[in-house]
Amino acid sequence: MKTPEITPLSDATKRTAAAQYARDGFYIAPAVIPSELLARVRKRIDAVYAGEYETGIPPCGSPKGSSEPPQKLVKIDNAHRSDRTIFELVTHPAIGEWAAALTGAKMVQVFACQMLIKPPGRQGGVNVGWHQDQEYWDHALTGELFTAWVAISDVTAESGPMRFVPGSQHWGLLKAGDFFSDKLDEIKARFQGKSGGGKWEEVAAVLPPGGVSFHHRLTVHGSGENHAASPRVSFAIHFRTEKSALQENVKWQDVGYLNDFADPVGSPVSYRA
Ligand SMILES: O=C(O)CCC(=O)C(=O)O
Repeated sequence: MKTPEITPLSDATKRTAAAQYARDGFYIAPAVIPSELLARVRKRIDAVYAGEYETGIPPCGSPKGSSEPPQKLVKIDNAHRSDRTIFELVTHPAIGEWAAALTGAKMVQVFACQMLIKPPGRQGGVNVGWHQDQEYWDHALTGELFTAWVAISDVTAESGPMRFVPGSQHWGLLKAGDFFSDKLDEIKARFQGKSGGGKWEEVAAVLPPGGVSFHHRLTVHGSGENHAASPRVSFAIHFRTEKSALQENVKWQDVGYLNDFADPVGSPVSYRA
């Protein structure tokens, strides 16, 4: 696979973006993924959802393939190992370039990814409860970790976009969240109770297809129902930098969503200075 050419970001853009990311704990970047790649990825998402794994490597947890439209949030982990087009998206150098610009990292490496399909509907099971990602990584990983969330469909205000609480990355790890819960108000009250008076505001990450948002491992985020006519489709790509490591006495083999950091397919490096 030939590495796509990208236009480097200017120093001024990098400085402004990094300051905003440090202040808010998230950053909404312009659309960087070409529509031609998005169109190919869209087809491969359907294939992986249907249980077709091009490389022969199943995603984590090997979800059973389905030909029925999803009724609840679909979350398929590490599909970049299963499909070469999805790998191409997850390792796109424009995402790595933005990730390095925001964090100042010398090296940015994928350690996991989630393919997310949020069907339209008001029934339960389509929200993502407020949480901090570190709640789910703390047993395994320490140091600088963050997420790039890539819109494959048009993510409008109606389609249940991700919402961030600006500045919440400064609250510390509160262990108040629940990705898998629909009870957004209950979880919000839990965070507010533990945040020591932290201000609760919400910013929706409305993104065009190919748009990317980035968020810090401690930034509180979640998302509500999809009231649009079609599914909200995205990838959450989880990154580590040279300032992160496995927790002491943890082996990657013991953690379901981790790959060997030396494995270029499971843990591809998206940026190196
Ligand atoms: O897709 C969503 O609404 C939430 C995704 C998420 O929690 C994440 O990217 O860390």
